[in-house]
Amino acid sequence: MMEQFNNDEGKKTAVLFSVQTHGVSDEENDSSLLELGRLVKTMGLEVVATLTQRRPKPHTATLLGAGKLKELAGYTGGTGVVEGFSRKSDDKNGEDDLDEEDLLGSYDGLDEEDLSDDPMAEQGEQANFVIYDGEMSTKQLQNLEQATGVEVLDRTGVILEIFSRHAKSREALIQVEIAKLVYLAPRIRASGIGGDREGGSLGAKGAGETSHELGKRRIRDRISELRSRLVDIHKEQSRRRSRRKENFQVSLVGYTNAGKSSLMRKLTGSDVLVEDKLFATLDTRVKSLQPEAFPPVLVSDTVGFIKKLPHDLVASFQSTLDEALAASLLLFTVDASDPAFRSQLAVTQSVLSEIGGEKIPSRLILNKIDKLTADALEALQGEFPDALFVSAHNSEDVAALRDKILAYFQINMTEETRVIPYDKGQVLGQLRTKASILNESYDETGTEVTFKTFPETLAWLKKMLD
Ligand SMILES: Nc1nc2c(ncn2[C@@H]2O[C@H](COP(=O)(O)OP(=O)(O)OP(=O)(O)O)[C@@H](O)[C@H]2O)c(=O)[nH]1
Ligand SMILES: [Mg+2]
Repeated sequence: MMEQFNNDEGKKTAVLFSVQTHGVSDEENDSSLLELGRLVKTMGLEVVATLTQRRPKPHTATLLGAGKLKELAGYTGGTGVVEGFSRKSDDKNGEDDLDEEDLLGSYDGLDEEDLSDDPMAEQGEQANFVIYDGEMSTKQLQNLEQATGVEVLDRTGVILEIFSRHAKSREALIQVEIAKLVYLAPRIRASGIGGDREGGSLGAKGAGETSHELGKRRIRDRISELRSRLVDIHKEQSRRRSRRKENFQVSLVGYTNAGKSSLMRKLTGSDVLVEDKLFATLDTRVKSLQPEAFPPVLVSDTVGFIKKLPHDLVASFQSTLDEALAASLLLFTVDASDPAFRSQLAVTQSVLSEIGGEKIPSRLILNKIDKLTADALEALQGEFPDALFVSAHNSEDVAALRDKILAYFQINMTEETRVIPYDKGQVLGQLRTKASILNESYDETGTEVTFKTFPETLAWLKKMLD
């Protein structure tokens, strides 16, 4: 279904639209559409127009009302009409526009306000794709494809397409395929999306099954096969993670394009991919801080966050996020030059707390300050007195960030000396993974260890030795 814009000859174009529901400000709507535009560009499409309709809620059948749908179809050369769909049947479902307005009597009177930008349709500019800034049902998708005559995608579809292009590792490829299948499964119809692509290798058609059921069954089978492969990969990863536990780890987390990989490069001297594209990074990389610190500190780069990312998709990147959760310090990285950075930070924080990251200590890094005016920088410094302001392009700033990371570990660790009896050999083994060992010596009662560690580890040790 989404394969066709992989061909790069001739620029394909898209028209974007949103439904601005009650309670969504103009600013939020515009910034969300702007972001969708960047996603669409990352996908390789050119945006020829955007349009917004204010409605109490999206139209059940077509998202947009009839008039606006016609206008949308003007960009694609479609009829703007959905066959077999009448106002009467719409009424029956209680979805008539007027009914909605009655129900929401105080709604500004702005039931269907035209907020279109440049009407390029008149210039004969034709869009090859229609893209909706939200999630839609299969029925809505089918109706819109019928009315516009072109392929229709929603925000999730766009993000999935970008993910599948940027995925490189075996793990990321599997995760993306699962996410795509989960997304496609409800959209499958008798006409057979996802039907024969696997060339029948996934099992013969069972007795009495329609091709529709077969398609769904194949998708389910494929998903479970992929999930079990992923389980194996994750087992290996958590083995590796526990082997690395003796190291101190910080994790760069934040909205896509905030500059996480750029900081990772500078902090670790590694060559991770940096691109002015959304979701450039889909694989977690872990490298040690350079110049090497004592004890060595590991830095991990993670997949970026974005607004309206469906939960399924977050779940399929769980292992990538597990890497972040293994960190003892999270560096929330923000593009301070993006006017929407506050809400981007909020999204990052809420996703991380959903997956259990809220207990991990964190620091706020406001990046890209080279793009700010002196006044804007000063204002932000007042607003975020505890944040570290950096430009990934400035080596002094990166050095300051490195110092801040090291200071964090220094301040929070204390130096202790304890004797561990020989019959508690296991405790000693575990301590070695939880603390930085400075010295070990042996006497008749046990091993005398001098180490630096965090208060929680000390409490744990006390319990184990009592
Ligand atoms: N001007 C400026 N540009 C920056 C800075 N840091 C990063 N960039 C640019 O911002 C873009 C995104 O940077 P990345 O480091 O790839 O961002 P990321 O957070 O890893 O993004 P994803 O992997 O997509 O989540 C690239 O074009 C970088 O060159 C900075 O401090 N100043
Ligand atoms: Mg990155």
